[in-house]
Amino acid sequence: MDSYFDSIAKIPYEGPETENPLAFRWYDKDRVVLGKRMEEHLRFAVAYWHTFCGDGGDQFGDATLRRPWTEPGDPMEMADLKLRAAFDFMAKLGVPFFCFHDRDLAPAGKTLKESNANLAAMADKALAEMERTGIRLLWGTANLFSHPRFMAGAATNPDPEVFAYAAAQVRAVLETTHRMGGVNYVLWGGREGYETLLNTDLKRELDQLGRFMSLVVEHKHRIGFNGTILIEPKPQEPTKHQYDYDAAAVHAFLRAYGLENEIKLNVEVNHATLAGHTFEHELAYAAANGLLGSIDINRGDPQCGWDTDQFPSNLQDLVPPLLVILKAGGLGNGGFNFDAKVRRQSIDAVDLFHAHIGGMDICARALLTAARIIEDGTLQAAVDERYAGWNGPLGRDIIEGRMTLQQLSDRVLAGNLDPAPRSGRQEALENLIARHL
Ligand code: XLS
Ligand code: NI
Ligand code: NI
Repeated sequence: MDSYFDSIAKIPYEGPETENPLAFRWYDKDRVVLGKRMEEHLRFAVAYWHTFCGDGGDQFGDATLRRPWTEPGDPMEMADLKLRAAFDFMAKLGVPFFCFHDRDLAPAGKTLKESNANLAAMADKALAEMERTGIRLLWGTANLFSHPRFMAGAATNPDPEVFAYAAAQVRAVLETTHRMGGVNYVLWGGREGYETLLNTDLKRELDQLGRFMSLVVEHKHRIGFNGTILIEPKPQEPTKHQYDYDAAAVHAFLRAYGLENEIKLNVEVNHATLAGHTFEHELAYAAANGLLGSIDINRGDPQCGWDTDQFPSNLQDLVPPLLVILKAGGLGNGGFNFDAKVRRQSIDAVDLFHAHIGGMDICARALLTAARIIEDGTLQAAVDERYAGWNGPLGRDIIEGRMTLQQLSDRVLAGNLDPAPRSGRQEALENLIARHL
């Protein structure tokens, strides 16, 4: 067998009118949007874990997705088979990036030394495939949540030996990411939280997490890794409560430990919604605080209260986030990583293509729509007009700190200020967005 994806050809761009389900309708990578190529705006990445390791198993059911590399066999040979299929898939899809966890790329060994050797060997092979295809690494990350040793946390574990083990693992993956030319490094604290406060010293655990992040940052500088370290907020699941709950909680954490200029955020759609926010809220908060790093693009299900990690498919949901990203000047070194998995009944190889093609197309369409809204200018004009008073003398005196509470009071009383309520025009602006969809 050559590759699991042999029966599928390179995915072409054919435009909105095409009948071909294995073609892009909107994602036209070289099309220039607001002065930049689409590919550079979106910087799509395939998530190695879902796309090549996802088995369709859920809380109630066994694996449904059978791939040649999940058959019984030598783990390193299977990793090899998976790698070759992965790069064939990504090249046919035409994505510029991928992301991985150490344990997706290479199997764990009996000791960390063995695991590291497996990772190093697979990284060499991945580098050869990257060279061959031109596909780059958006970010690497360490899996600090699957193995039972991490059941009570990695950095936040009550046992410092687990902290040390996690540090050793991150060192290996950070160095591997660096060697592979990765442009970011992600830390998702899957078990950095608690199941019950009855057995938890919250303050101590936060201090441990702060220490851990400082060690990672220090090591990044020591080895000369220029990529960005990113924390991926998530409120809960698998823990009852995760310390990196949302963008604001991570911001407070970073400031408490003096890390706000060293670490940014990888914001995930389904994590934002689990936290009771919209995705655009999380992006806007991150952008406002200089923390916008990268995004995990997916969607949740409004009826299921968990991280269903579905592929994005709704234009209306994606336009506001794209507006925030474009207004922030883009994601810089970040990208759109499809942290999304096909449903457990989507068992065929071609389903992986349908999923990614749809996801890339809907993001491209949202980009085009948001660009049109920006070029039209009405939305921004409405916002500028709404805050215009803050550019006048009173607004500037207040915000630039030239007014005390007493002086403000004097001004209101002397001038008989009686500001009139003004419409927020929400429906008009919603109509404006709808017109552009
Ligand atoms: C899980 C997270 C995970 C991170 C990488 O919910 O989204 O997939 O992105 O560890
Ligand atoms: Ni994620
Ligand atoms: Ni997630």
